[in-house]
Amino acid sequence: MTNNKKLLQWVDEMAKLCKPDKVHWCDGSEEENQMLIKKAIETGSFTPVPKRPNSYWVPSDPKDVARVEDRTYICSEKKEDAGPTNNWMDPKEMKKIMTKLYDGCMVGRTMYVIPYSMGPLGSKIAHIGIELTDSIYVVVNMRIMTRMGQKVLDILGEDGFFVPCMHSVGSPLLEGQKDVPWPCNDTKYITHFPEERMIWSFGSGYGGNALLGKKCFSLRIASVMAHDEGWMAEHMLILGVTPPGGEKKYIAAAFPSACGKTNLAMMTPSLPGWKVETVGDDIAWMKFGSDGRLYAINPEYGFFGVAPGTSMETNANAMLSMTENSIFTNVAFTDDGDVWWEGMTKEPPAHLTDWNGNDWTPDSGRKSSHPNARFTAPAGQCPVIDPAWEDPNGVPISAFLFGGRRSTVIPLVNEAYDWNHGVYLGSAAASETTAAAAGAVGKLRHDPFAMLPFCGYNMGDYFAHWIQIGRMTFPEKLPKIFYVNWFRKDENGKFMWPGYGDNIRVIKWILERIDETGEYVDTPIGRLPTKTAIDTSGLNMSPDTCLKLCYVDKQAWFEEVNEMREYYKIFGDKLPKQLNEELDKIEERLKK
Ligand code: TSX
Ligand code: MN
Repeated sequence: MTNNKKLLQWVDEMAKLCKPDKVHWCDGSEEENQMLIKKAIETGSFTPVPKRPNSYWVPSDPKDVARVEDRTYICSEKKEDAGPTNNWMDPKEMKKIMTKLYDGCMVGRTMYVIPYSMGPLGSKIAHIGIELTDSIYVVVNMRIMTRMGQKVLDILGEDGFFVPCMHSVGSPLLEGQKDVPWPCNDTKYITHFPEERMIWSFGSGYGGNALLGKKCFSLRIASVMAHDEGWMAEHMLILGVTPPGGEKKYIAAAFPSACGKTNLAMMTPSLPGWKVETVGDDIAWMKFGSDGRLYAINPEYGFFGVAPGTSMETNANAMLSMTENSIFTNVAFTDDGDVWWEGMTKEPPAHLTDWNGNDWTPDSGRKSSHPNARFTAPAGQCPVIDPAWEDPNGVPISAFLFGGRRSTVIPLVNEAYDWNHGVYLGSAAASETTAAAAGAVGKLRHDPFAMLPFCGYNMGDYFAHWIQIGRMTFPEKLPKIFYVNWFRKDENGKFMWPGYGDNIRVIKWILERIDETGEYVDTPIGRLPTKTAIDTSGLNMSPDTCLKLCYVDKQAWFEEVNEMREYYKIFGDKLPKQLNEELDKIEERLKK
């Protein structure tokens, strides 16, 4: 129920175009949720997971398993505003193409109207979106990932602002035609209209392509809003750290994929007495408070995490978050009515139904789960969810971490000398490719601020926005910036740092640096811990390894600087001059 004229008009217009049999306004109630789940079980889309109350196993179409970056477009009025790292199409042209695709695309189906809030209801940092979709999978997932339903319409009111998010799997059901478990279309478009703050998605039912509140709104459209309005929408986890008997501080961190962001967000610290609590595992929206500090909210309400590799050893709190009320997409199903994926237990079950519905045994020579298989779980079920995770004012951020997966050159931790140096570090985020992604393994891939696939405008303007944020408050109010690398290897190809819960030892030094107590040494590339500054008690790590973890190889760093100069060229004159100046400064310090 709403009397928002703009919303009513838009829903009407889209229904006329897509021609669904019915329009259903989602109220977000438990009864509605169960009604939808029942329907999804009847079509064979959902299968209950008996070992986990109110949880469902959902295998997708094997051709619809991941975000489709080559089909993702930023349709700004000017091509220059999409920048060199995004696909662009003229908005009028794109609307023409998509209007044709949308015409009659929901025949034989129901169009669901999903009112949702990204962020705590009514928070000054939160925003409202309305997603129209013909997918029950999308509705049920959106109910976990966002605050959804009538309560959002109540806040929206008669003339509140919302981001229109149009979605269809593009698979109309003709008279008498039987539905398939995972309808989708070979033609896929994930499109964004930044000036209009609007999203149109077609052809895919999968995660980031279809749950439009996440990557499409909270990162691509929100990054444009944040740029225009002076705030930040970042691909960052948020965690709270409390030292034994000490004061709690919040950290936000951005890493490219396959670096273990969700694991860090929910980490079990190995140092006695230390506590880590989770605010979010993927996205941070931040605004300046009246005290001049940056305050962050997690705009999401759940976790949509990669399942393979997640276990009680690597991330117990994620495992405990998904014991009930969860959705499992493209994982395997066990004979005793549970889910399973590679890395969940040391010993695989003797027999499984794989993500394609086929029989699987350990010697069948293929994976039982898709490498990008996902769990959707309510954030409130995380055992270490932060008490302030729903605080409408957000939590004050004391440090930003950037990182990547680098086997050489990059030290365990490096503190920026100042804000602009930190912005340089963010822009230099890069990761070596792993077997999880397509393409060659071990190749360096730049992913500045972990935002490469998610920035809704010109990445050069985005760098400038970061520089600008640094001028919006007193320097001492700004978060300190660090670059971390858990993945440096020794000459035998072995990881030198134990990672996981032991990362608290690095975070301990970071908190000490915030208090200006941690011991450091100034190097050409930044401020590094002295050889005894990282607490390695109980690790039996040799002092030699400690030194190697933070070793600055000057020759390799000259090459690193050249690599960055080359990379920066793609941004042309949009690159803020401050970033090349940071490269000059590093080079000068290396020459001394
Ligand atoms: O998530 C990871 N983190 C962050 C944890 C809080 N992973 C997994 C990456 C893929 C998602 C890691 N992998 C981390 C890490 O800190 N470090 C490593 C590398 C590593 C792997 C295995 C060991 C050590 C390091 N094992 C032993 O040393 C026995
Ligand atoms: Mn992400």
